[in-house]
Amino acid sequence: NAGSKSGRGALIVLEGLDRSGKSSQCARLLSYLEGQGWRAEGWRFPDRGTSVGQMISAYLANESQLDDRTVHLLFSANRWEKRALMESKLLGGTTLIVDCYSYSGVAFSAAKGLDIEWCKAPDVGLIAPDLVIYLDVQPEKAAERGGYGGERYEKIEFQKRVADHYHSLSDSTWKIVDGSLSMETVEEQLRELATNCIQESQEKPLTNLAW
Ligand code: Z5A
Ligand code: MG
Repeated sequence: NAGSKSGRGALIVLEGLDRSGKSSQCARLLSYLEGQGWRAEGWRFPDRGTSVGQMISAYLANESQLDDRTVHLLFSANRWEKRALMESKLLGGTTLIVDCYSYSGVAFSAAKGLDIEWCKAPDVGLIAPDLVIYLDVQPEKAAERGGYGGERYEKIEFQKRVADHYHSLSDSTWKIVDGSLSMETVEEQLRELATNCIQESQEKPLTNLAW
């Protein structure tokens, strides 16, 4: 296994529409990296385990109603409450594989009609990812994967608007992967992207999200 393992960990984020395969691929990537001897953890947002996360969870399950801007700020607060731990893990050499981050925050709220610059503002200063892997799947195709329709955002028209906003957020840290390919093909591509990223990030300073 090439490269030293003494630098900082990498912040690797998976993004994509509902049912694009993020959670499946995060789990596969994590066990691969651990098997290669890298120190790594799987994280997800929303983190439903905190008190803010429980408010978000009730909202997503349609058990509570919240104003659009209020819920946007809760999603952001849910990332802020994990920022210090995230920084110490990364500086301590642990790579984090994160299922959804600020890009979901902006794309979903903007798809409701909120101003995109307003949506970006509360996440300025969170830790910037070293790599964002976007699993690109057509909403119609994702919906065929089953389990669709339970939670608040699982509607095809809405998911199409979310996809447009995701694409408008992509920058040089993004790699767009065809998420409609087989689970194994996608997995293979992610292994290579993640390994390269971890090796390249080891000696780089952490930076803050600035959009
Ligand atoms: N949200 C927000 O509004 N603001 C924010 O700041 C944040 C999030 C962070 C949380 O949902 C919702 O909150 C989310 C964004 C919004 N809403 N939506 N939509 P979540 O985290 O609970 O749900 P999710 O992760 O977005 O969706 P998901 O249903 O968990 O999908 P997934 O993780 O991308 O996919 P998966 O569970 O890995 O796979 C889904 C199914 O497809 C499963 O049966 C797999 O076996 C199958 N699958 C996966 N990959 C393939 C391939 N390659 N081929 C065939 N079948 C596949
Ligand atoms: Mg998921």
